[in-house]
Amino acid sequence: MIKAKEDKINYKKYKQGAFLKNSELYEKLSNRLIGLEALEGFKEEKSLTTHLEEKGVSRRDFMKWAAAMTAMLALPSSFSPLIAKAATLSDRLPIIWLHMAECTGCSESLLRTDAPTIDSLIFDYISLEYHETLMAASGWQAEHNLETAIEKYKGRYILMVEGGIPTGENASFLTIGGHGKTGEQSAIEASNNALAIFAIGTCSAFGGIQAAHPNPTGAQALSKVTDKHVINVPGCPPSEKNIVGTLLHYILYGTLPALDAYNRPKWAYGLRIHDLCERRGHFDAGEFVEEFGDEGAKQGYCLYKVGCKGPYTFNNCSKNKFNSHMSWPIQAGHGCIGCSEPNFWDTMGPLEEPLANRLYNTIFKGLGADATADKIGVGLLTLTGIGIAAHAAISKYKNPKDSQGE
Ligand code: FSX
Ligand code: SF4
Ligand code: F3S
Repeated sequence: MIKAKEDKINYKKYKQGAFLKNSELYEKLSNRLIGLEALEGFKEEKSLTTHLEEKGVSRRDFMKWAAAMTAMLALPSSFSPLIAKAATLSDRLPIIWLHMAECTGCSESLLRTDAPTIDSLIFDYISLEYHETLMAASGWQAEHNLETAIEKYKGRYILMVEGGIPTGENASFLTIGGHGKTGEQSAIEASNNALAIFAIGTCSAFGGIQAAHPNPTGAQALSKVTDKHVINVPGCPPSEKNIVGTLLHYILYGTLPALDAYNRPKWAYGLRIHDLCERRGHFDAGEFVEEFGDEGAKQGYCLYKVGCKGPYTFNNCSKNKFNSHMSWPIQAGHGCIGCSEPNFWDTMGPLEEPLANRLYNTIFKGLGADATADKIGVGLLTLTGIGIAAHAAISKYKNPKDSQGE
């Protein structure tokens, strides 16, 4: 009885604490936005609201989008107006976007939707001071624009970098413009003067396909070429929501988000594909696609046996999807290839076969439980690893070491 009473008091205290915490946070974020609002916008012509209206987006749609973003950033729904406000203030922070060695899929993910989404329209609206794919300038003019933008907005701009960076004696594999400047030099210079740095896409976050074995250009992640702190937004490509969400989070908080062991924002990369997968019920029931096109594939069974790497991959693809929220790899019928994990080209193959016993030899190699902020995730992975081992007693099983000829 006494225990029950204590519990009740503790619960009340907890609730009050939680409430206080939320209201304090609300106030803190509101003040941050008031401060930003006082700054002059870089887009003088029109407000975001006007911009959206002109593109046929109603206020109602915008508020629905803000509510979805609020949930995605793991904030209470009462914070929606703040998210909407943060979006309208996205022209207060100038952005410099550099391209290194990559396929430009990251920019495409954001911008090349058949009908522009609110995310892409916001990107259209923000003060993009330099973006090689989008700007009209080229050659000397482009270089001049970059230097001017860095100088003009020193210490105030957000740097977004797409692509892996050839380094060291191979740095000249990526030489930009008439000055003969390497991508590495350019990335270092832009990083030195940035307010915040986001590595957009797996290439920039972890090296990506350029850095895959044998890595002929010595390509590296952005975080390896600058000593500044880098927030990684991986995925090959990342979803538009994860890119815009990272930006919104920074506008709202002005600080780094909670990050995992690979410096990925936890709100986006805190859970595994496997934990959020619509086929998970089939995995648990032991119902697998045995080969592409079979009856199991038609029934939407689990893709683990045909190579899905969802159990080893941290991302929120099933929630955000791609192409205007239309679909995502597993919905389309192919397993996840682990595209938001470090070195996935080298460690997740063969892409259409299970990893099976290679679990601890791959992405988590050298990551003791204490070395990662995601102890729970790794713990779960270990347990699931056992589950997988049980499910993985399959006829197609092959030791990947054999298949790699090691
Ligand atoms: Fe890399 Fe982005 Fe993959 Fe491509 O540029 S993350 S190759 S989708 O586009 O950097
Ligand atoms: Fe989904 Fe892949 Fe996990 Fe199967 S193995 S439940 S397809 S994430
Ligand atoms: Fe990449 Fe897997 Fe998502 S392949 S896009 S992390 S489902």
